[in-house]
Amino acid sequence: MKYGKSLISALLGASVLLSSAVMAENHVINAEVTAFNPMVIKIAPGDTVSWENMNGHITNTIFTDNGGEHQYIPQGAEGWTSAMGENFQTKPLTVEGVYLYKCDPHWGAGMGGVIIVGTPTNLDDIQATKPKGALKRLVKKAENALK
Ligand SMILES: [Cu+2]
Repeated sequence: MKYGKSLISALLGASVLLSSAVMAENHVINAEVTAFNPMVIKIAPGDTVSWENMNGHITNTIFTDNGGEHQYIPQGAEGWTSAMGENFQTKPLTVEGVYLYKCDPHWGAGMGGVIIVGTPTNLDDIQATKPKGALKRLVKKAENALK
C-alpha cells in the first residue's frame, strides 16, 4: 500500500500547516468593577488580547507615575491606548516580554494588568525603575506569575 502511506504523510503535512496557521490565539480579559480579570495572562508571541465589559474603562500602556510618560513594554514593542468604553483588541503582540497596562479612571483603585508574551525579557528593566504603589503591585503580580 505505497499509495496509502504517501496519502497519510500528505495529510499529516497538511495538518501541521493548518495547526500553525490557527495557533495564534486571542485572549479575553474582562473588566469587573475596578479590576481586570484575569489580572495577569501569559500568551505566546503573535497572540492578541481583547478586553470586554469596558463600559467606563480604558486600557492604556502609557503611565505617568514616574515623572513624564513612560511605557513598561519590551524594547521595540508598540503600546496602546483604547478609547473610553471600547472593547479594544491589540494587534498581534510579537515582541516577547512583559507589558503593563492600566485603566486611567480607576488606576487610583489599582485597576491594571500584566500581559507576559513569551519570555519576560524586560522584567529586570521594569524592576530597575523601582516602581511604587499600584505599579509596584502590578510588577509583584508579574513576578509571582513567573515563579
Ligand atoms: Cu476602569
